Amino acid sequence: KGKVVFVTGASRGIGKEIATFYAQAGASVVLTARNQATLDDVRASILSLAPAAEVLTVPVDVTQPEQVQGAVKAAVDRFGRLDICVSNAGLVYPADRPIAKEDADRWWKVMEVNLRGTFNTAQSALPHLSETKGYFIAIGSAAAQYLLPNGSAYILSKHALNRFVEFVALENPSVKAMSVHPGAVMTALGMENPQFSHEDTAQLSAATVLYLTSGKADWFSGRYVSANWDLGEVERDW
Ligand code: NJP
Repeated sequence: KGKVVFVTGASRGIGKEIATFYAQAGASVVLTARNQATLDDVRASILSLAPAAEVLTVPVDVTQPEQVQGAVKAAVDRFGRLDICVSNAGLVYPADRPIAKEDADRWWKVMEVNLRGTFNTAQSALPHLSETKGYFIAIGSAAAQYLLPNGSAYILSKHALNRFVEFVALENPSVKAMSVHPGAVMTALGMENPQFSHEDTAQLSAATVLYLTSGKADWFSGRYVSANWDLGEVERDW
């Protein structure tokens, strides 16, 4: 309650649920993704569930550092602080290809969004999170732990993201940094990928993120945790 939460990739899927959960829990939320009209829709959806919520929308492409920086500044200008940053924006192609047949630009685009996007988000948010002794949460993937055929770009990006979060924790002792690993989630991204079996809901990931930033789970700093916990409704009341 009363926290300021910045979410990337908040236009749909897991990011939208995360923003909605926080708003329902009494936080002020900053929604970012690339399209203003979509963000406006998400804002309206959040306000229908949590009419008193403070919701700021800022169009951002996470691969563009100045855009991320501008959004973080807008958040701090509006709310005066930043307590929780969730780097959630992510990209996977429905049909990945073997490295030998891959288009290089397409391969690096996944790294750009998933890894560089998280770098850009961390770099802009960390000074503010240090001030508030806040949380930096990156949405990784359970896939980081596997070797799946034709999955090199996505898996490597999420593998690197885990180590990136360890560095964030190492270099910023006052910030609680964690990587959260959803399983196969029923979102646009999840449903497009034939390798996923689509068992989990975006709400499950959102509940996990909310729990991790509730003050009850600080011991995970620098580590990754699975989002496959059955936390239920109870944890939405922090
Ligand atoms: O994906 P989806 P999820 N700049 O496609 C945004 C991870 N994960 O919710 O700009 C800024 O519904 C995009 O916004 P827009 C996954 O790797 C998932 O499933 O409007 N934003 C949208 O809001 C990812 O890190 C599964 O297109 C950009 C959001 O990202 C996170 O969960 C399993 C952007 C994507 O929404 C959320 O994925 C797993 C950019 N350049 C991990 N590019 C799963 N679904 O099964 C994209 O283990 N976005």
